Amino acid sequence: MTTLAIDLGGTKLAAALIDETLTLRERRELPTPASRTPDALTAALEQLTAPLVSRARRVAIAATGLIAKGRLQAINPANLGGLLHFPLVQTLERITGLPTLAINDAQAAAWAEYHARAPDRSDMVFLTISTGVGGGAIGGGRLLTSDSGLAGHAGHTLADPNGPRCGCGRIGCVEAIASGRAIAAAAQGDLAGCDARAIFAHARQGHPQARQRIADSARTVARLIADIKALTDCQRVVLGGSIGLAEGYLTQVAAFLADEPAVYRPALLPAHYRHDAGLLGAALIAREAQP
Ligand code: ADP
Ligand code: BMX
Ligand code: ZN
Repeated sequence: MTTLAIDLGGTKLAAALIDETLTLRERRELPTPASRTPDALTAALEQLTAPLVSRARRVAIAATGLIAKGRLQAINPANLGGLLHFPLVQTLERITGLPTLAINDAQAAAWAEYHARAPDRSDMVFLTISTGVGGGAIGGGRLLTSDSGLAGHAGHTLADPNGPRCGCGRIGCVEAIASGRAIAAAAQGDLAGCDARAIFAHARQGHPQARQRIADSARTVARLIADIKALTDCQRVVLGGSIGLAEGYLTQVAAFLADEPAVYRPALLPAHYRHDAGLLGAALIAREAQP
């Protein structure tokens, strides 16, 4: 059965058709609209899915935010242009006329990455370093989920009590230092107004402040990984998202992690499915729910 998979992130929307063998076809991408109203997001989702919908039998969505009872609630509304609530499943069922399932983006990607590395059944945590910082944990072969959707939201653990206020309301979250939005927000002087992608480009040219912003992010993620190891004793952490997968980033995280005592160091790997882990994970979960 062909699945129309959708990945709704803070920066981009992606969609593709995924068949029973997990082959991904006709991938499309649009920017996520920055609007406080749900109408702009609905219109973008219509535009994204229109060319694909006739060939699909169901819809599976990996989305940023707390996903509970088919609704999206932003824990950090700044990541969604100020949008706080969105009736995700209801909207896609109306647009497509197909049965629809939704799950958090990092949880979906975690499941795909676990699947990709079978027969390795060791416990694993996936982190996306992207517009925000998201997480999904697998222990004993099961994806950690919870009724409110909060399980795995490692980006909102404390990195620095003197750090910036996060859009979720806490002070000094990992996300407020390490995410793409945070890297951009901390940029000053000639880097002010640059997005994270541009700051990475400056860092490659040797720009000292750009290099510092990226090192701050990588150090914060390394400390988060050590905390995760202490909490879960997972054997591996997989990094995804456009920051997590950016050239040289994982190497920096690994270098900071090497400063931690050995007991706090899991194996560190890049996402096997690269930028498609969320799409594939949502499709996989939909297939398991309704074979
Ligand atoms: P989403 O959060 O929508 O899932 P991404 O995973 O692409 O999307 O993450 C978006 C963040 O990654 C933005 O802050 C953007 O500036 C940054 N980014 C995008 N491409 C790159 C790149 N090639 N190198 C570094 N950062 C990037
Ligand atoms: C935020 C939160 C998480 C999400 C993570 C990564 C919102 C809207 N999202 O911590 O649910 O998993 O960002 O999201 O509150 P991404 O858009 O960076 O992929
Ligand atoms: Zn937070």
